[in-house]
Amino acid sequence: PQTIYLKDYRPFAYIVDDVHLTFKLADTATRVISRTSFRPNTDFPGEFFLHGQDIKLISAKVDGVEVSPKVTSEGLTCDVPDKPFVWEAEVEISPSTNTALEGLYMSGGMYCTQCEAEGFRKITFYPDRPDVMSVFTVRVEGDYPVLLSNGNPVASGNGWAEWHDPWPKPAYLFALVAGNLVAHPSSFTTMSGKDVDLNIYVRPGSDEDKCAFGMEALKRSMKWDEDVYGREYDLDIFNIVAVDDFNMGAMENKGLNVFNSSCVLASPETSTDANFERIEAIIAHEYFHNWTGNRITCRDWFQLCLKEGLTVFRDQQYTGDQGSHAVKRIEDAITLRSRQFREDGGPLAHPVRPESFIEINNFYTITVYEKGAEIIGMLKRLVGDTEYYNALDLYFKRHDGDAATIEDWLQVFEDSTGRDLTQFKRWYSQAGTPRVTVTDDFRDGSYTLNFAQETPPTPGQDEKHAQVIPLAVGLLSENGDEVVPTTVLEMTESTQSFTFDGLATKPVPSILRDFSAPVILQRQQTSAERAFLMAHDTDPFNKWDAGDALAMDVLKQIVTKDAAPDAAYLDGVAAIMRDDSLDPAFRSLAVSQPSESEVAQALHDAGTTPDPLAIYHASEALKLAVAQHMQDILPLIMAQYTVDGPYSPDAKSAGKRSLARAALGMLTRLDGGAAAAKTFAEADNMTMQLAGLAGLRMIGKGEDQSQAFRKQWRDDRLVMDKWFGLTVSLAAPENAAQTAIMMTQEPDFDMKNPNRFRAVFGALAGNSAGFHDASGASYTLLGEWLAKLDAINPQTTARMTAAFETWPRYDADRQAKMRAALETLGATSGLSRDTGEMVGRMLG
Ligand code: HT7
Ligand code: ZN
Repeated sequence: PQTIYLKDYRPFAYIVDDVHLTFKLADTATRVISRTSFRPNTDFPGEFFLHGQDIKLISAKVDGVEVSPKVTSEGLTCDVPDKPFVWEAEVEISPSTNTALEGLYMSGGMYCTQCEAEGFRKITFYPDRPDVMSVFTVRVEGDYPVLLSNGNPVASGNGWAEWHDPWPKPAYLFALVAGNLVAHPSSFTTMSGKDVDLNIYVRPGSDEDKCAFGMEALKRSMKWDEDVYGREYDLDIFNIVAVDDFNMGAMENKGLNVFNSSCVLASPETSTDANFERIEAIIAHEYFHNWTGNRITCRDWFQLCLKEGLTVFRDQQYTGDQGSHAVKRIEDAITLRSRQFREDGGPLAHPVRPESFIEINNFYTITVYEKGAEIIGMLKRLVGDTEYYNALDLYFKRHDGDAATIEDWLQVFEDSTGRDLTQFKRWYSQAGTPRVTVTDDFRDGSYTLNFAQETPPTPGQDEKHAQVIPLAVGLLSENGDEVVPTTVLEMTESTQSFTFDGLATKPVPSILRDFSAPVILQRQQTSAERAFLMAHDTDPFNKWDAGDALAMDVLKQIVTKDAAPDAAYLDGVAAIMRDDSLDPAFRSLAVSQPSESEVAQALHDAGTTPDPLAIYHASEALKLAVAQHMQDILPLIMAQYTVDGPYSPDAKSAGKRSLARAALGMLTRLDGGAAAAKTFAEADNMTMQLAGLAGLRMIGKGEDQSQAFRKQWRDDRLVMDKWFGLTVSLAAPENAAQTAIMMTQEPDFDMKNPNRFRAVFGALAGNSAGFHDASGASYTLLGEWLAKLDAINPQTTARMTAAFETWPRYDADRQAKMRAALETLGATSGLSRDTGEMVGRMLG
């Protein structure tokens, strides 16, 4: 397969002014008729090449004259005049046999599309690249009550509808949906007084009553983008469609967002607090793309972080505004540290802006998205809020309608703030997580912090250079008063010191407040110092982080020395648990522990080979010790934070339930499951019902409740995904593979449905001790199922191979078994380019 390089970028040799598409829908033989106006791009002359894949060319014309283009498996070339001309083509495609879920496909009887990144080429011959932007007019013909495409509706009749999108767009934002659907309608009046029709479309049956939350979330997002970024919606209509078979979460097609049903449909009985929070964030994310992604798009796929990093940053800001910024920051840091740092430290590490790829779908990663968002956050912290929003105004003004680059983005900040961002740009090109080591020194009232930064080598990048690291620091006195408020130190050198003068006594530093940079902070600290910050830090992130670091120390001690849990940690968490003045959501995060995978990573970083089973037992032992240490208050907390009255998913109520669930989890380790069984039996919402069931399964009980749950929810596919996932993720380590096998034998296991496949095998990969069971059974099982799935859905297969990315961490036996599973997968005949690239990168 061919590797594509950023350095080889060249604009397309033709400019597209408009495109007219007619779809004559039929399950196995849909006809797509296109009429496209091209003119030569005189600055960049070249051949006339149109992408096209898995499509049958029926006929083609240039300026009305039949032509015979040269067609290959990648597209076609054709002789065309050296002046503006009209290209016409008729092609045939088969949506009902399209199991890859890219291009036009069918899901539950409806037609839908997924074109990002390169799916449009499976619909018709076209320059399928983001820098080719054009005005689309679409006619859909089919015997369905709902026929949708991008933009505004123009006309419709029995069995047909026409849509026109006035905003030039790249093909990846094209969408079409047709089916027997019902709308949940509403409307929004924009800041300039324009009325916009809003709809969420679902299949008739049980989903109509799951749209209300998504609709309100959409309106909140629209208002927020006006209030905070001054961005107004720009069409007469905004449609969302829920689809069951979908490779990712959702897609921001212009005016016609398509969502994985799990990311838009919600009801108190069927969705957890976490589902509601995620749905709110994804609806916001896709809506925010209308400006950061659609109005300003990417020049090429190497610039993916331009839209994704910025849009994730915007959705994080939004979520913080809906609830608590501190809690959101902690949640984002947990995600980044547990998943992005893992990617950055393993064989799949790549820069936020990669320089080459074989299959772009493999680069929709946590690095591009979340580390990309961290870069925006650092930029904002360095320039300050006012300068940030000024720069964003300039970005929207200067680049509206453009297919832009990271260079364009940084130029806007340079022009608007006068800063030189040359060194800062390394965040986009240098892979790996910087380690920042810190020592301190106090003399004659002056306190000095000495920092050193170092980034370990990553694949293809042996040498690393110093990055700009904003270090938010505060200083506390020994009785916990803040003597120096949060100050942002700008580290630019490999080693650098910063001095604070005029201090009476040696302060206690609070470093990397609010997780001001995506780095690993390495600092020798006693448990007493960590416990002090846990009790007194005024920065909520660092208060949480001190406890997290202490828990990590304790877990490492248990694993490596079989030590008893440190009393400083137990007292610290108990104090937080008891402190009613703190936000319940914060308290529940503060009493949770680092994941087993994070402990494995930390041991590996410290030069110890992690034993997943020992980590599992250590984690269980610490959870039990914590529960025992605060057993007196657990029933009280459960009672105090059980939310009465009708369920509401708002952040405050969810925070209370989160604390009650944390207490329930602990109590379950002490009472044999009595409280969990009661919670399960009495729950009137999915959050608590699932908490009760999870508690029971965690202690090896709850078989009856599990069967009752399954019976109750057998007709609800999204709840059944939870059941599949929970069953595998809470299976005992030695039974995990067998449990996953049993799940695949369930009548409603359907490997063609990515949600169901992920529910089972994502849960297996997430059951750390079970996945890494010494027998290697889980490795083999996952490898075998990925080989089967690859023939059906390469994109989802390739993403899931990342379960093996941690192989270099483990002992020789596990390494050999993981590599063997990867090698077998890699040797599968007819393996996709997607999976082939991932396996190749992991095996090195
Ligand atoms: N921009 C989208 C990314 C995407 C995608 C979505 C659904 C299916 C396949 C996909 N490939 C890429 C989603 C987003 O980031 O908002
Ligand atoms: Zn996105």
